[in-house]
Amino acid sequence: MSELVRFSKENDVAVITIDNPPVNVLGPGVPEALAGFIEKLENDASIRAAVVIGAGRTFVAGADIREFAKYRSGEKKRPGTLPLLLKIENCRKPVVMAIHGNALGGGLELAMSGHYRVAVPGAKVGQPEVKLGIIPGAAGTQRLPRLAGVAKAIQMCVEGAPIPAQEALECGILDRLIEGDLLAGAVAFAREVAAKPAPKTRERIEKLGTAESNAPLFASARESARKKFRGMMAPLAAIDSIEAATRLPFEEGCQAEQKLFNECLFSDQSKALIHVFFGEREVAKIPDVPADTPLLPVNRVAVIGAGTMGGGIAMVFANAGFSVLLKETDQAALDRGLAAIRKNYAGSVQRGRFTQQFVDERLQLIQPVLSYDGFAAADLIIEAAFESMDLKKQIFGDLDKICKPGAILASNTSSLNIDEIASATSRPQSVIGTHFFSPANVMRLIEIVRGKATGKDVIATCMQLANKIGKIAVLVGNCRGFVGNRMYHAYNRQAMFLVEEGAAVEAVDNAITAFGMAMGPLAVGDLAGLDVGWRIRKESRHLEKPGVRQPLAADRLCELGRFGQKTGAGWYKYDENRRATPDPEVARLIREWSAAANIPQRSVAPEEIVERCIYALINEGARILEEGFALRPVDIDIIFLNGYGFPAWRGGPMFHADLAGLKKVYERICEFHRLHGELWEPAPLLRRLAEQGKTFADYQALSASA
Ligand code: T1G
Repeated sequence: MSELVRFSKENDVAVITIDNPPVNVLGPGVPEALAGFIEKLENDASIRAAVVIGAGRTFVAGADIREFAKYRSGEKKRPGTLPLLLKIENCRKPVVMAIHGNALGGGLELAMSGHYRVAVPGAKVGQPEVKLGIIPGAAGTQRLPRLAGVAKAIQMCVEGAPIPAQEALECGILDRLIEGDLLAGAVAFAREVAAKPAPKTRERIEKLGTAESNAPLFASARESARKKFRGMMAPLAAIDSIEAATRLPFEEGCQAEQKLFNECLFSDQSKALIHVFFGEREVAKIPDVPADTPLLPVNRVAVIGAGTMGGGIAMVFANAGFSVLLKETDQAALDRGLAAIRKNYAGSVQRGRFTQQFVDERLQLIQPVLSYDGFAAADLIIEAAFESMDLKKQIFGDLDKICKPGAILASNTSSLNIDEIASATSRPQSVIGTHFFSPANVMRLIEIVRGKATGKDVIATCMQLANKIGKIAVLVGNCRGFVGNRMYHAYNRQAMFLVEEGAAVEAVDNAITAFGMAMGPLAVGDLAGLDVGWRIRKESRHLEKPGVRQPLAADRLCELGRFGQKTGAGWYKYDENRRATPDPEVARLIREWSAAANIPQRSVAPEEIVERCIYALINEGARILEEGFALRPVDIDIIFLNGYGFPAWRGGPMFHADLAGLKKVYERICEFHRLHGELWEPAPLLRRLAEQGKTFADYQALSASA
């Protein structure tokens, strides 16, 4: 096994290389080896200074997140990184940290314990711990304000976003940018400073400000963190820890940080966010599609339909640098589509997300067309036409005749049968679903829908392409509504039933947003248009089991033309700025409709609202897993975090179920089944796991080892 840390000498400068692929985490053995080499260089009179550098593509990406579960379970004691960092900081010979790639979390904390930091211009530094539900745990909240000042430290530790090297240089984290060879530059820099006293970061207090100058900083930081990271504890803990740095001596500040770190580390929020971190990487792994499956070339993309979805999809590919044909059936529709694209881009420029130059270049990449001219050269064609099976089959029949062999024929359908669409072609192996979420240029999720005949190369190509266009792809099976919408349908139906049973519209939405969802289900319905669900219910009425309860009030609202925001009224009424207010008229009407349907009225507690909606998700998710339309519970979680605004700090519906305890969830669902009939039939998998005292995580581990 190659050494995790190597020691070498460039004449009078020691070079310590951390080599723990793939991202040089401070895993077991790394801190110990580092400490040993610091002692070695201190005792070697021929050495005047030292450089610490990462092997491979990056400096140090932080502590080994895989170890955290062991710290929580008591299986392992968290290594004392703090003493190592003090050993480096107390070294009498200057230690220069040489950064390329990323210095994140413990990686930046390691770098800040050095006396100097140099980096290549493309490097990034950050404290992303809040994204894992924790805070820096090795004096990051104590050294960062000393180097970069309080405001920058708050920004970096609360947002968790890394900053580029130039910005890090300007705010005082870095001492120099190295053009060309990093090691050579760092060794030369080390020689420059060898004779100088080695500055200890912990002693640099000039940027810590005063209680008076910091008070407004911390107050506004707390206020914005409570809004932006609603419900999360780590951002606020990070602020508390940085405030401790401004008020306490270094050692006491570190103790305050350790206390806050441990509170976060043992929180359910951190367990959930670490589940998400690894889950976002797990979903890319398809058991029967090997990682080395050959990919198909995708350079030229064509999109059919310039409506909301088609236009958004065209933007996504243009933003990633692809040339995109955008086809409509007539000039007016094409003009409308392009106008919407230009409006979206103008908004991004106004918000500072894109520069005008970037937008102008992107618009050049989008080529509006009224025919299939150019489609023969396309590698990927995404159909985003109206949700009509007949229309889609006609389009795919045309594509089959026009497109070159090996071209990927994808549909953005949100619920229609991919196999039936593929049956309109002679090449079902090339047909796949790429279900983007609206607005496509904003939402991160793509459900990749696998048809019976879809080729593994087509699947692998689409999964990998998602990353290239800044999305996260989850492979799903071809059932009605696929995974996300099928589960969302069960969740939304309960929200509508609760209103019919006596819960106020705003009470349902408030309970669900208090749980952490970005928007309440009824407000979402008004946003998407209640007529969408109404049409689907009318078209699929024949598929529903007779006698099963159907939404009543939603259909009545649509019959009154109350489709939601687009008609100025739906569940809520809307002013000219589309601001929603509860509508007493709707409350009266719902009472009337419910009375006529003999639906008993009662007051409904927020806890029941949350359980009825969220447990409906979980029950449907368990069915989907058992039927094989989702690969793993974590796939369902990643879908709901990235497509439906489920709070990441709860880990997703299936992780949330594990935290709540499947026995409790199952028993509650049995009660709902008794009270509300067969829609609440417990999923067999959920029943089995609950009876065995197991979790969805156990089920995932078992399935992986099968
Ligand atoms: N621990 C364990 N594994 C990690 C890891 C980490 N910190 N970072 C990455 N990996 C794995 C990852 O799961 C994947 O594994 C492989 O490395 C490649 O990663 C003490 C307590 C650095 C920007 O939060 O942001 O330090 O899937 O696919 O796209 O105060 O990895 O191949 O099996 O993401 O090039 C703080 C997390 C930790 C950084 C590279 N640090 N990592 O992105 O590769 S807490 C972080 C990243 C901490 C201190 C506290 C990214 C990356 P596999 P990848 P990438």
